[in-house]
Amino acid sequence: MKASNIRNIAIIAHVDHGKTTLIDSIFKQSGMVRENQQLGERVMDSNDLERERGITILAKCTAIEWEGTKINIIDTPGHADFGGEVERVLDMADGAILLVDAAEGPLPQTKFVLGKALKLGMRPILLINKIDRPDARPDEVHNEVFDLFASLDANDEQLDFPTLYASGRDGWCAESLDAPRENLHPLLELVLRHVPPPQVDANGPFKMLTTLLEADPYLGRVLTGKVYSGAAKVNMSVKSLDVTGDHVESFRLTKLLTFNGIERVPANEVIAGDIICVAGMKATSVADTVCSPEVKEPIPAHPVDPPTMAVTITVNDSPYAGLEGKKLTSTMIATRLKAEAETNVAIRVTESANKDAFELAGRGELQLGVLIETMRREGFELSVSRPRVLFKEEDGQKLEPYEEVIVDVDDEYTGAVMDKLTQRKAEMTDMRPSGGGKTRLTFRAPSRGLIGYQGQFLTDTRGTGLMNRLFHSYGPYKGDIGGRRNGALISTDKGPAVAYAIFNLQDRGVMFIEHQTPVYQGMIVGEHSRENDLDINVLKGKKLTNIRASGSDEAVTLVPPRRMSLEEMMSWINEDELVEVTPRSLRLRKRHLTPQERELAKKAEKKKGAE
Ligand SMILES: Nc1nc2c(ncn2[C@@H]2O[C@H](COP(=O)(O)OP(=O)(O)OP(=O)(O)O)[C@@H](O)[C@H]2O)c(=O)[nH]1
Ligand SMILES: [Mg+2]
Repeated sequence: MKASNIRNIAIIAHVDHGKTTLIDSIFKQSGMVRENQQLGERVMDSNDLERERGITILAKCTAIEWEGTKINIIDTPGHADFGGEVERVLDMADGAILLVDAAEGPLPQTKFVLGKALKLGMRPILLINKIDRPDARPDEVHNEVFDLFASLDANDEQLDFPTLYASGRDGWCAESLDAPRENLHPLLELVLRHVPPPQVDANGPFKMLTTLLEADPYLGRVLTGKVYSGAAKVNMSVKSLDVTGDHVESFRLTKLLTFNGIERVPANEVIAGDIICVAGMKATSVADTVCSPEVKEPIPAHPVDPPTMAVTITVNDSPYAGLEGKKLTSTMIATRLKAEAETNVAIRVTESANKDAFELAGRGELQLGVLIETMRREGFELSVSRPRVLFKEEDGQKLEPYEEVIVDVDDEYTGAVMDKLTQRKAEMTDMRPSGGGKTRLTFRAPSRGLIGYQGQFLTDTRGTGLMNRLFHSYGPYKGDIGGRRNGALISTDKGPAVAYAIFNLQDRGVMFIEHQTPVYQGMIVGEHSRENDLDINVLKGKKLTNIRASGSDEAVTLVPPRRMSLEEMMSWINEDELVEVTPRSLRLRKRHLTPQERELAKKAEKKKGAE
């Protein structure tokens, strides 16, 4: 095989526009799946959290063969929190397929990933996807994408992008809307014609830029990346250089792998232009160059955007600590977080002076939430603070992160959304009808003001609104932002909650617990309908003097409790509150559990403010 017989493409898009599903169909049609092999849905989304949440979290590679050419395909995550990953993996690709939902049109992440691809000089292929949707509006979407290319300063060659119309799920694409809808061959043929083969030096010394890192149970550290020059054989001696050119380590390539369909296969030799995996190193990480010993200069790698948001993680010290988890100590938490920071370049971990608290910084609530959720499944117990944005100081000016927010709502709710976002110091930059009685509003908003807004947004739009957010830039600090949620309902006692007590208290607000939920003093059991916190006793049942009373006790009708995801909980809490994360439970609590401690803390806070 030669580099001219290889194509490396990344599939990029906004979240949910159908990247992973398209790859399923490509698999089926490229002969990579054996006749009798059962192919599930979204095969590339292989980890548990990806399958449960229905989103791609980690970029992954796969390869197919088409008319004698090997096409390496990189599936990328569409959610904005994982944008750093997309930016890096584009280094492996020589071309990109930009997917845009035929109904939704370009959304914030479309703009972000397209901007990155154009900057790298790629000439993306546009695939207007989900044409089967009854609300598809392909012609309009095509125009919107053209405008987007233009606004991102695409050059003439890039503006002249080829377009395909497709339903990835149904497995077809076509060059025009009235062409026959048969299969995905037009896409594969276009990739061969339009995407250049990797521009590499086949005869130079071996050089590979590492892009993805994973820990394999058998192979140890495995790095995936593109070979930029030369070839390598198993057992060859190599070294690695970091971005600045410093020597990281010298080692032997104990294993080489290439991609083949859903699988990775061992190879004796790898060549320039291919995307491969190597093993054998101990310290080499993402963005390092693995190369022959004589190489002096590393391959330039793209710096990843710095974190904009952080939470503080501490040990779980609630009365229920240790009941579910096995990994409780700050030493264990520290080891795990540091290991994560090593493989996950978008995350940064810092330890407090006395080593009992950790700042976990990343790109957004979802990215932080995914790590916390993963740790919880590994048996950890943790306390998590409210996320806060990371400020920057430039020329003596305080700066904070801003996001672009695109909201699609039924016309009747535009007023409510504009009111609330303005209160949170957002500025509207665009407003236009988006068809079917809906309006698309675009804002620029300080990230700080958006924390915890999702719940409000869903309430204000009766659950029908769609909101998309993307980091925009750092800008001047916007001053105080109000918009505090209502107070908390706090349990005064420890034990299982009683239906009868909840029943009597449910007009005080929205409950988060139900009959028999174990609670403790200082645990938050609901949201008060007023602004202040309220201590309530959810254990005080009717005296259970006889069986009948107990039976009727359970028969009282309760309003169903509000259930929140980890990320929702994280942004619901205030500074003086925590999310208690254990393997089987998620609880909300006051940082200080007794009213006396809370009073003292409040006084101390006031005193600090007055000084
Ligand atoms: N109607 C329709 N739905 C589709 C099509 N392709 C995918 N979907 C649906 O869109 C949703 C998202 O599909 P995915 O393939 O996970 O999208 P993705 O772009 O990989 O999403 P992320 O990786 O999270 O960014 C799923 O519910 C799919 O069933 C299509 O061609 N038509
Ligand atoms: Mg996906």
